[in-house]
Amino acid sequence: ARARQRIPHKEKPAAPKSSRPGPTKSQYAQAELAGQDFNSLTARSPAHSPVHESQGPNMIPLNPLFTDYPPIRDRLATASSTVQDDTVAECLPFLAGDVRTVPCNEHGVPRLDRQRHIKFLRKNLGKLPGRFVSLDASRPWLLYWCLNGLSLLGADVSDYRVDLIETARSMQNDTGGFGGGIGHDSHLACTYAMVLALAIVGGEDAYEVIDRRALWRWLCTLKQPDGGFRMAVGGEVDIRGAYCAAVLITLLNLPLDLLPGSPAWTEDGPNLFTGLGGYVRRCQTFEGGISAQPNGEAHGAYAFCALGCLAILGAPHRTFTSFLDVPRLISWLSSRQYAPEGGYSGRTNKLVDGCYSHWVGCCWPLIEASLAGPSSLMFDVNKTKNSNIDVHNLYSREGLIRYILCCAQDQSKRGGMRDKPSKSSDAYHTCYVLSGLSSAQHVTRLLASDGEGLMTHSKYDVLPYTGSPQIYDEEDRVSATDPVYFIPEGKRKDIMSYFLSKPGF
Ligand code: FPP
Ligand code: K
Ligand code: ZN
Repeated sequence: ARARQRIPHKEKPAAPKSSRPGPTKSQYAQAELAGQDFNSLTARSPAHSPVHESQGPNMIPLNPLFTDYPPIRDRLATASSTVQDDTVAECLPFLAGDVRTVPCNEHGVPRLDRQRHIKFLRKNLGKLPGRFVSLDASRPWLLYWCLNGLSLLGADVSDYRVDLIETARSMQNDTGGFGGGIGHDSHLACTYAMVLALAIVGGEDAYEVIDRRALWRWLCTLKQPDGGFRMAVGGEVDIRGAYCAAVLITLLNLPLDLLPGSPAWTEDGPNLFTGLGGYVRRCQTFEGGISAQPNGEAHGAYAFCALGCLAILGAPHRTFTSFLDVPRLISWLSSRQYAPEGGYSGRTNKLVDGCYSHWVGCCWPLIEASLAGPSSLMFDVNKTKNSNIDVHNLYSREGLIRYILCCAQDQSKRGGMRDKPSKSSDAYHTCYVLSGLSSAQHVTRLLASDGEGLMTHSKYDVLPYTGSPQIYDEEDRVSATDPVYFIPEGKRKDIMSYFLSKPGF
């Protein structure tokens, strides 16, 4: 391991050096006013070739796709293009190694500051100051983000078990589900987060906190005639509900039976999963992405919910093709990755943000599994190919990892991960940036999926991706995670087998 020699830290990164390659933000603006062709500003002539101080004798030349201004530019100036330019200008110094408050490897990439991120998450699990009041209705989320982030970083979370059990108990309602705080009404998103948090700490005492019978009855009241789920009694119906309900039902082995009092009940005898695939289908938009509800705007967070839900309803190579226009979805997902930033945006004409490393990035392993179909144990995971498509390289792993390690990491002693360099780190971004990093560092392979119909339980293998270029140090590989439930794979198995061996309530 290389010694970590820290260059004295400055609270604000140094302003980008004027010698930096490519036009500056104001050069773009001046060219615009003068009616010049800015593509000429970005032409990569030898005179213009990027020379970074970080490119010493041991440096591999930096990939200009991720370290320089884009070679082609749309000349139409809008509010969106202006903030996009600002974002590129904000990220480039970090990507090109011009802001070097920490050392970089020979690929111009800083180390994952593992110990500081662990410390940051542990702090977020402690007593929080008053400014956190805005998270008062999201306490289960905070628990999940921190515990999942710690697991991804390989930290032990067993010391949180006892307190988590007490906290979970205090937020559960007799009418089923968990609220966002003590005395709050049950909410599907909070219930999802609390159940995942309990699964992460694991153990019978944690599992047994969950009142499964009441949870099942509550889910029956949320199930809608259109196949979807309300987020809460009297709340909105959206695709988050479809995913959260599917996770809870299968993780906790709840019955699929629908109680006669359910708004979705008819004499045809529908169950909790009836019409759910069709509901997801109706959320796919003309762009190919997925919206919260039918006829909404496609957003990465909802693509994630859609694919997660369908992957639970059946094996992805069957359910994705049954319910979605997969080529159009792939086209939309691909458009989420930007250059030079390397990270993803959540929707068309919006900005890169670290959290989409998860919401968009974690769609890819399931897309890969759906394209490759089930594979045999004999497969070389790093070479899995289906016809002439390399299903494991549908996006740039390098670009995403560069964004995460260069831009989304708080490189001060605060630690944690963030949306972009101008934003502060928080537990939400730390969890989801690390989850996206995990997806870029691993390959997911669909193993057996028993049976032909829906509701087949799929098995996956998540293995280290070792294709080149590997721009990060091997010690900076984070843990693999379950590609559907997003808790450590072993923890997912433990809770599922516990409740599978426990029929009834
Ligand atoms: C836009 O925010 C964000 C959304 C429309 C959806 C957010 C939903 C989630 C992150 C999680 C859903 C999943 C579950 C499992 C509950 P914005 O306008 O601030 O950001 P943008 O400019 O990047 O779109
Ligand atoms: K955002
Ligand atoms: Zn974000």
